[in-house]
Amino acid sequence: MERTLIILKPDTIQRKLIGRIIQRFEDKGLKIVGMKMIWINKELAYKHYEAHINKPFFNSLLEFITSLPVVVMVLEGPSVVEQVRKMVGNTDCKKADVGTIRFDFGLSIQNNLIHASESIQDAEREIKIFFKEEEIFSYDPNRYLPSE
Ligand code: FUP
Repeated sequence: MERTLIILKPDTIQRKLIGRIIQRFEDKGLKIVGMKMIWINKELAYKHYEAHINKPFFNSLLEFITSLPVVVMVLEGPSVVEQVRKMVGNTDCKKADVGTIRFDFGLSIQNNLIHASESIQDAEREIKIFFKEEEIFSYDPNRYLPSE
C-alpha cells in the first residue's frame, strides 16, 4: 500500500488549523498510520529540504520551518501520493486551485501550511527522516471493539 509524508507546518499550528486539515484527509478516506508533534531542528530541515539548500529562499525557509513545532503524519491509501498532492494544491497559495488546502487557507508561497511528498520515491525517503518503523502502525480500523 502506498504511503506519503505530510508536515503540518508552523503556520498551521499558529493559525490553529491542525484539526481542519486532518479532517480533510479523514473525510477523503485516507488512513493515518503515523502521527506526532515534533520541533524540526536545523539538521532535520537540511535533510528534508536537501534539494533546496542552494536556493535563494532556503535561509528564510529554514527559519520558518524551525520556528514552531509541526505535526508530521504518514497517510496510507491507493495512489495516496498523487491524491494528496491534488488536495494540497500549488506551492504558491495564490495560484492554487479553489478547493485545495493551500487555496482555502493560505496566501503565501513560503507559508503554505502543509508539505506533502511529491513522488513515491520522495515519500519513502522523507518518511524515513521523520519516523522510525515502529512509529508507523498497521491496523484494521474496522476491527471489533470490546464493549463494557
Ligand atoms: P511543494 O512541493 O509544493 O511543497 O514545493 P517545493 O518542494 O518546490 O518547495 C518547498 C518549500 O519551499 C515550499 F513549500 C515553500 C518554499 N518555497 C519558497 O519559500 N519559495 C519558493 O519560491 C519556492 C518554494
